[in-house]
Amino acid sequence: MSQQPDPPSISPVIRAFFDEPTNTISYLVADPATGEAAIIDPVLDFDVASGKGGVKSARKILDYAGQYGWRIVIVLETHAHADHLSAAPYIKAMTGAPIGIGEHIKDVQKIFRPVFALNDMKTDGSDFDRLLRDGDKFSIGQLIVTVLHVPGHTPADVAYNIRANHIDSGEDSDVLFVGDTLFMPDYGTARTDFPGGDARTLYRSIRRVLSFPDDTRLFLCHDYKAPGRDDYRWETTVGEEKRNNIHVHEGVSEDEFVAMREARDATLVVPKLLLPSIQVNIRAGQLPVAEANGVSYLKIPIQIETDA
Ligand SMILES: N[C@@H](CCC(=O)N[C@@H](CS)C(=O)NCC(=O)O)C(=O)O
Ligand SMILES: [Fe+2]
Repeated sequence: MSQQPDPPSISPVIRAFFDEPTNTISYLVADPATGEAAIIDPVLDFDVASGKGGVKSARKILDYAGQYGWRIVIVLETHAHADHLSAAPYIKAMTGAPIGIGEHIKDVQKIFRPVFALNDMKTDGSDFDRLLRDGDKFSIGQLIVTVLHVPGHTPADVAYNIRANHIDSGEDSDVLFVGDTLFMPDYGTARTDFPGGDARTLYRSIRRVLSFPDDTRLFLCHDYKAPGRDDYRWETTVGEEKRNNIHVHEGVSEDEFVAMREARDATLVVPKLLLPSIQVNIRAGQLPVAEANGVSYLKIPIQIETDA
């Protein structure tokens, strides 16, 4: 009897890159069949105290892709991050890949335009190349990506779903890049106190994520190590979150979640890079236009209370 060749398996290759200064995980997702790949949530290195930054972290992802001959066909943001600057423009400049984000980025632009007096900024999302709607599908080689709108942390959060089709076993299992919705079960969920954030909305988005099959692999955008845990983790499953997530395990009601989330949010400090991140990320990671001296400057809105 002749030996059958291995049947094909349309399954993404996923490589995570952890940025310790911002606790962010960026991902490289490749289709081994065609060599096409996406980069999700790339981080620009940035030291706010000196205003100095760099592209070492982004370069590492590109170098890795280069080693395997993967071609970056799209850069994806899960949301306008409030804790790190995006390296998407650098990836785009180096590869030509368009930058995609959830279409509700327009709402985020409308919220922050007056906050930073960004009078030249358009609020139609046109700084980005692809505005993704809930249910949109696009491909990375033979991988089909489906967009899910999962607001709550911000109005524009999206998750990216890839169905891995193991033709050999006949089993399907999904992969979901969930952005800032769920964190590891022992850490919980994302904060909802940024402008446009909402705990009730986040609960509903999370329930939608948790309606995927239990074996769905979830890839997170951040890990902060939960108390008592000494290593960073960023991959879990729907089943594990449903059983063990300290904020939203099965049985936690919407009202219970909202009360817990709002109480916790009231204790959180402003992220170190909030002001620089927002100004840059809502414009697809572009720095402000340089002044006549060739230097680009970011703004700090000043509020001094005088009635103390
Ligand atoms: N200490 C961090 C805080 C970052 C932060 O606030 N992260 C957001 C995601 S952008 C979050 O949801 N944190 C959840 C939490 O800390 O409970 C920083 O300064 O960057
Ligand atoms: Fe975030």
